Amino acid sequence: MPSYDSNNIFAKILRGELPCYRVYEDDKAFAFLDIMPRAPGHTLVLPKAPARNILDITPDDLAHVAKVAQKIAQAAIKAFGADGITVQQFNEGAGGQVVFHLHVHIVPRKAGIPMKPPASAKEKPEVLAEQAKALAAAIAAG
Ligand code: DGP
Repeated sequence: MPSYDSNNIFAKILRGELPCYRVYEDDKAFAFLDIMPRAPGHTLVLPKAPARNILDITPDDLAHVAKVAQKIAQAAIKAFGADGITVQQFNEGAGGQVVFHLHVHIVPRKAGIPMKPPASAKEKPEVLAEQAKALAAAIAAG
């Protein structure tokens, strides 16, 4: 397997070199909105520690990302009035991965509405800003 490349776009977001619509942060994990959402509120959860994907992340970091993914899924139901949540996580190009810092997709779903294709359209900044605010508030409210 290739090794971790610290120039990937999510590493730059984690270092604060690129902007994002942050919804949650703790000492080991970070979550922000996907700018090309497959449904409104589509969020990405990352470990802060460098990890390419599920093949090299430490079990502890993976477990923490899973805990945060659950927290965000529960908050997304409230924030977006979702009927369900799709969780996705891709590993290596053959597995559908495009950005090589591990991330879990949390996609809020409404009954009967299909997800858009991956990375098909950029959402408007003002929409993302509003959604990030709503989701962050729901997470903080627990
Ligand atoms: P994948 O590696 O296949 O799990 O998908 C990467 C996802 O990252 C895809 O849904 C689009 C999203 N994405 C790509 N570039 C950026 C970016 O600069 N910022 C944010 N927030 N999301 C991005």
